[in-house]
Amino acid sequence: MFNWFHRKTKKADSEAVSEPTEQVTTPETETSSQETTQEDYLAWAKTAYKNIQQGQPSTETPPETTQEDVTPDIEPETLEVAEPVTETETEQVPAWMKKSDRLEALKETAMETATVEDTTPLTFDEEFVWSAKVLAAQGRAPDDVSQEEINWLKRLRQGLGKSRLGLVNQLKSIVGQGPLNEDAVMEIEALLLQADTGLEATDYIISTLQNKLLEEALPPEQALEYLKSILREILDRPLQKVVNPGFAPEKDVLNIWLLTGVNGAGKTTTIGKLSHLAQQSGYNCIIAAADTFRAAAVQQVQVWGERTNTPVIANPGKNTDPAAVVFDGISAAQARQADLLLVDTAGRLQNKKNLMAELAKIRRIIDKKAEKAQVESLLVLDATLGQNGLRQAQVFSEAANLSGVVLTKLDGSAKGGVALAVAKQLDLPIRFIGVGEGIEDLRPFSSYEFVEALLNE
Ligand SMILES: Nc1nc2c(ncn2[C@@H]2O[C@H](COP(=O)(O)OP(=O)(O)O)[C@@H](O)[C@H]2O)c(=O)[nH]1
Ligand SMILES: [Mg+2]
Repeated sequence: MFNWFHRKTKKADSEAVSEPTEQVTTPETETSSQETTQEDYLAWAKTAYKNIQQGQPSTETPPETTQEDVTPDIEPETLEVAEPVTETETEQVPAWMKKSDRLEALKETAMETATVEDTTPLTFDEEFVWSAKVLAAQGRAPDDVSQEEINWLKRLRQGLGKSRLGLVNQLKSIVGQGPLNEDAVMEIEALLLQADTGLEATDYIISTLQNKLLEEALPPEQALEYLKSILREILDRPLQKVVNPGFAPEKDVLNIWLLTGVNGAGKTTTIGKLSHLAQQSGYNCIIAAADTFRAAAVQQVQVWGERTNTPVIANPGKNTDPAAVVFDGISAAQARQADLLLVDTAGRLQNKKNLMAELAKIRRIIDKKAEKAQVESLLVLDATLGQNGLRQAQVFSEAANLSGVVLTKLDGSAKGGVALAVAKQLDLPIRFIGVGEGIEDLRPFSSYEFVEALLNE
């Protein structure tokens, strides 16, 4: 079971790529230079691949360096494939849930969709090597890499494909020309703005880059590395003022995460994915369906609950008070000693006053009924809305005391730069990112991995 909330990643050095680990040190690198070469990464990737394939950690296997080994002639039988949820579902559904006929009916549909489980086969391809490189650069050892991480990095990179294509090559050619002249500045500015990076972040990036290039002329590769470090710095800065930089549920206390955001942003989907992530990482999770405004919304949450084996607390009555559902959710969480209560909220944005009143009421209930709980408010933001999404975000940040942002729908959007705008304009850390509709398509945010996925060819 892979724990996504406690990944062993050390922050990669802002400018230099970290050195290869012992297992992959080949005689050539020992004698030649400190620099990590492409071959080192390839050897690292091969070792990681073999280790994952064998399904057990091993440092004994010497990395092969012959090209033949790269060919993806792998037997799929040896792969570790995630077990389908449906097999055990019947026993694990709590008794109170079985009583409802409607839920039984919903389960039927949920079963059909439950095959969305991550069963991506393991293949040694270009994407595997890229993913391995990203992990290696973060100081990871090849015997300590999971297939899940590789799969996620692949999805992240694919998801950011559209944003990346517009940026990289052009940036590289511009950035590599030494001190930026006015034309170059304007070109980079346009590229960043096209990716919805926003004026503030774009200005900051350009002036920082310009200062550096005035100091010293950097070759294209290094200039690009420097640019990446600027982006990481922007993304990480909001974390300086927060107590929970890793954003994992705290142990031995009830964690309550409120998911807010406009309709269609991806709140319910995110709740489903988060419950899966939490269960997988060993947290006992419950969902409160407090978007009581639309009946369909509650059903949608219930389907996700079935899919991820997470109890859903809902009140199917008409005009149910969301705060009352949260109250019931807390009771259930306390009775079951759950670690995490995920609260789906309504996304009506007809006026800020109503929104504030509703969220404030939920907070009051929480404070009263679960005063020791660790409460976090996450704003779910649709990346495809770009700068327009930021304006909505402003309203929510005034209505709710936000702990961070979940950026959804980065896949298929060319507006990946909006992540930088979120950090710079809203001063909020990005906590999770969604790159698809599938159950595995959401993970904790890593600025290093995001920037690599955004700016690597
Ligand atoms: N492509 C893509 N679609 C997403 C993502 N997250 C959510 N969606 C889709 O966005 C739509 C609205 O999501 P939903 O969770 O119902 O939004 P809510 O109204 O905020 O609860 C659904 O069709 C989701 O499948 C994502 O990361 N990528
Ligand atoms: Mg919803």
